[in-house]
Amino acid sequence: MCLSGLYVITEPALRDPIATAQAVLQAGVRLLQLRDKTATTRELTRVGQELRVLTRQYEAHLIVNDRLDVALAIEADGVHLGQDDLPVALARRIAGERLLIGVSAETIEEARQAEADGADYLGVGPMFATHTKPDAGAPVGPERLRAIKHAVRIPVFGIGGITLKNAPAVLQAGADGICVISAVVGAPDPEAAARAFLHMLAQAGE
Ligand code: 3NM
Repeated sequence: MCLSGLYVITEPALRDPIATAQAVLQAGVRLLQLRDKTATTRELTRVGQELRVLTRQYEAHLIVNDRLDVALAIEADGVHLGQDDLPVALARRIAGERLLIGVSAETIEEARQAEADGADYLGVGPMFATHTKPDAGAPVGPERLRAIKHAVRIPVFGIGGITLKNAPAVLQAGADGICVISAVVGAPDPEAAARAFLHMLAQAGE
């Protein structure tokens, strides 16, 4: 399991999740998160099942945002939990080793706690200002990621406001990978945008 590189997250307000998946999987993305804050459980499950079929075709990993029940139901590879979601230790108890558990962390304390509770990777952000998540806090910047990376052993992804231009600073701070929404999903050609990120990551030695 490769918890590094480019991690693309769906955003239905920008593009249909299935169309997003088709484009980025075709480009070579192997880590995809289904994130939809407005869908009904039924709809989320339906889309998740379609994404499960697609991601299997490409041997890509599928993570479900927030919803452990949906992740288990569609046999996703993992679930991503925020600080206000189901506590990580409880999620681990329910999921056992069936799922990877990713956790959003903004501080060293949250990061260490998540690791101690059984998280497999962290999403640290927002790195930069972002319009995609209106309730995100103020940007913490790559230096926070560097401090968190030193404090834990699990892989760390930078998230929030990441573009082709500022991604190198996140990688230089020690990120194992980067999570993006708008820079890929909101791009006129998401496949080309994903390819550009993958190229940049390859150049950076990821
Ligand atoms: N989580 P974009 S920032 C989903 O800081 C999400 O935890 C964040 O979208 C966090 O790449 C964010 O368009 C939105 O900025 C990322």
